[in-house]
Amino acid sequence: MGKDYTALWQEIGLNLEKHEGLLSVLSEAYQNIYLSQKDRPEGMKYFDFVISEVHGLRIEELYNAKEQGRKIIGTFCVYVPEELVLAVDGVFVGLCAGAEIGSEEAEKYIPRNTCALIKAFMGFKLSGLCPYVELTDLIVGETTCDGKKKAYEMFNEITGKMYVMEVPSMKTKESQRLWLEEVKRFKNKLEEISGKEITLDSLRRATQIVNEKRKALKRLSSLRGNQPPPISGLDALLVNQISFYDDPIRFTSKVNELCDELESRVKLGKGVVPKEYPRILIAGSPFAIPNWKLHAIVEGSGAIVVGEESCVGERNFRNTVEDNFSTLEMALERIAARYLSIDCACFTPNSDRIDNILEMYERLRANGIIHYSLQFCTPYMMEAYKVEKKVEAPYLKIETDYSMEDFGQLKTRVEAFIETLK
Ligand code: BJ8
Repeated sequence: MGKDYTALWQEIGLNLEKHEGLLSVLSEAYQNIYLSQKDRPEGMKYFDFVISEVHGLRIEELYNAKEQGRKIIGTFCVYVPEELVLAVDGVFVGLCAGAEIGSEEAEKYIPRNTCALIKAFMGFKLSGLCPYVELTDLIVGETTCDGKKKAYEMFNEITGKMYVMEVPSMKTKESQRLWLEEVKRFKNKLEEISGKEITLDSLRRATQIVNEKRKALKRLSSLRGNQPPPISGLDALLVNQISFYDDPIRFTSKVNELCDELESRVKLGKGVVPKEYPRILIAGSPFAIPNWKLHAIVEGSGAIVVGEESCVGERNFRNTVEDNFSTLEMALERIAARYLSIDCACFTPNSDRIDNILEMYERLRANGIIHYSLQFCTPYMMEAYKVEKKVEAPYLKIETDYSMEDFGQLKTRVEAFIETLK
């Protein structure tokens, strides 16, 4: 990072010493995993820049937005409607964390055998390492998995900023009604804290912005279906991770620029790896930033990741909101319907997910599926068995966390799997 942000970090209450340590570990990891890749698209330079400034310039932007009276809304799940946040001119940021930090601190509040994602967001906050959490005006949780539900109670004791949306567990008519009411309750909450009313026009504009972002991510995803793929799985994952932090309009334009470049590569038959490299679809738990472990292992073992059936991936942008609404009520119904169509393993039954995995497998011309569950993530660990039975494809099921302890063991398993695909 060029500019010195120490005063800003101090003002928002970060632990400067630990934070310095975090930034240097991150920058080394980024250098080794990302910048060492060969033949990256020019368009990735923007995303490299965003990462280098993820605790710098972006935090300054959020700080300035707050000074201007805009509200910063933090979230942990793709069920939280971004459109409503933008409709009150709020800033929407993802707060999930993907590094093993502050586990000891977190374990004072939650059990040891909790999934790494939950431990990490608790750990980052308790260690004074997350500028995003510090800047939020409201942190929105949801009743998805049991771990999150209960952790949010503790997180509210720590931050005093939690608001929880009740996500149903089924998709019946009754659940649809409940969810629509929850979307409306969230709208009211946002209006209350921002002092701004959501109108048909503000919601229409917000829906357009979010739809355009999702379309750009979808465009990137479909380009990965080319043989050979014009972009690495690591780079595509990074773009998806950044989609939860960056300004949505700027982000969309940069993703589209990247896609223009990738289309030219495709026309020239230029790929990032040789044509014969096995193509892997990863399915399962989310990859919060900076969790790059599995992608680094796969792509360091002579294969390429062509898609993520994950919330940091396809589940976040598969569907857009139907925007031909003419009343506010209709708009809220469309938004509720779009979000309830997401196929998280927290739902029962969740058969759409199998169909979606199969569709991605075909479209992206994958040769094998790696099902990835974070340890103690019961919903995805359970569904891993079901997916294995239903998909007729080479399949590897793994459970891991954010630590590097199992790196060697995972690499051996992944290499053996890739060998079978050659
Ligand atoms: S829609 S996947 S973002 S809930 S990894 S905390 S499920 S034990 S993050 Fe998720 Fe929303 Fe679903 Fe997506 Fe629990 Fe599993 Fe941990 Fe998880």
